[in-house]
Amino acid sequence: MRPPAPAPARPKLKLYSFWRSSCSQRVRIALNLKGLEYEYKPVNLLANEQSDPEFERLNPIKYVPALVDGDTVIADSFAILLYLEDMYPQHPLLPQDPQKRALNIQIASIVGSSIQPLQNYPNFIEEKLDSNETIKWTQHHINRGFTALEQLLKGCNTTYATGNEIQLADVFLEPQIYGGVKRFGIHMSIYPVLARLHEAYMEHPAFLAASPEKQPDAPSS
Ligand SMILES: N[C@@H](CCC(=O)N[C@@H](CS)C(=O)NCC(=O)O)C(=O)O
Repeated sequence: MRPPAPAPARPKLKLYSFWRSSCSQRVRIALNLKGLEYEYKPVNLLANEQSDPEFERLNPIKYVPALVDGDTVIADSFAILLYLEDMYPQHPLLPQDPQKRALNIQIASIVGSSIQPLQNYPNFIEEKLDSNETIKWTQHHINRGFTALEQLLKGCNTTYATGNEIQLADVFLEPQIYGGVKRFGIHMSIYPVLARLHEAYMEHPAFLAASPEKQPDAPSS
């Protein structure tokens, strides 16, 4: 009897990403944690490439990231992360325990819905304000979110936010902390738990490889 034919190889994943995008960074971390190779497809937000018709077909709202997996196209980092979780269960990001699972989703949602969308101005508003006003707005929303996150994680004595394994909360936290510190001048000394987690992430290869400066489209200096 003939041995069964091997399953056809899946085409490599493609990630449409911008080096500095924290939403793209979340997905890069998860892909690295799950050991999934992917082709990096840069979308230069500074050149408005998210409005190119080719990209708009992938994500009609014209934001990065977008993921292509064979015939499947998924946009929005949260949706992509849940898809990866279902399709590639290695290194699970969502715990089974209902309380821990809810805490992971709450932290992800604070970052994804109550900080990140409020930290950037659309260009047409930015043009009307001076840079002092825009940075104050951004810092206000990041600090408000970080204060809540610090409170939620009060007493956390595990290596990562919700345990000694990296989970969904960590995947959302690190890009937000990284951007807060590097781009928006947030002082982490008032957030000791978040500051400690940031240090732990910065020692982990999956996080290091996903960091903005390591991406092929990052400026060279
Ligand atoms: N909810 C979306 C938000 C995506 C998003 O805001 N992406 C930003 C970069 S982090 C973007 O593409 N901005 C381009 C623009 O504002 O035109 C997600 O989590 O993927």
